Amino acid sequence: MAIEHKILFTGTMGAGKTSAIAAISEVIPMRTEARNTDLSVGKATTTVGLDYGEVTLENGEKLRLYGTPGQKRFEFMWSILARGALGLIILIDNSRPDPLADLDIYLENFARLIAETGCVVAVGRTETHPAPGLDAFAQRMEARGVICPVVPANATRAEDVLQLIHLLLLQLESRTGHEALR
Ligand SMILES: Nc1nc2c(ncn2[C@@H]2O[C@H](COP(=O)(O)OP(=O)(O)O)[C@@H](O)[C@H]2O)c(=O)[nH]1
Ligand SMILES: [Mg+2]
Repeated sequence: MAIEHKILFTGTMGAGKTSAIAAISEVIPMRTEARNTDLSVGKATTTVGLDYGEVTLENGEKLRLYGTPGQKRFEFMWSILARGALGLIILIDNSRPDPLADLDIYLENFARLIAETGCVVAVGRTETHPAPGLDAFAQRMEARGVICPVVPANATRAEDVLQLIHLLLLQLESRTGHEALR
């Protein structure tokens, strides 16, 4: 049987979780969208439950991709989704008022998963919103004793999303001496 792994995408509403999974999934992504009742966000629909997709790596390993619900009232689901995951990709929307505070929320809520596996921080919309810079995110993590790659990425572009997965897997390899991927 082919080895299967689970990777989790998280981030605020509009950060690109649905886009990232849709960009690379080989199966039609499953989404649970509903009418957005949060008037502070200019989106007609939003993910209330979760996103799901699948992608097969060159070595034949299958990745199950899960997107967490973005809204705070669904935080209770995060720990359920995190169970057994191979790692976390945190999508940051740099056009939001305080992207570093957004990062803190995910570092805090997924602290255990990050400590046990790995994470990658992907900063989106840097073309239009260059600040805070990547260094600021790295410093914020360092302050918490977390070391993860921070890269600019557009969640709507498949090559960017695959690069994020690649960075996550590389990190796991170096941490575990390839164990996680065997
Ligand atoms: N420029 C840019 N647009 C993005 C990026 N990620 C998502 N978007 C756009 O932002 C909107 C919301 O993305 P979505 O994937 O629904 O966010 P989600 O709420 O995290 O699932 C969509 O119109 C995307 O095309 C990004 O990294 N850069
Ligand atoms: Mg979504």
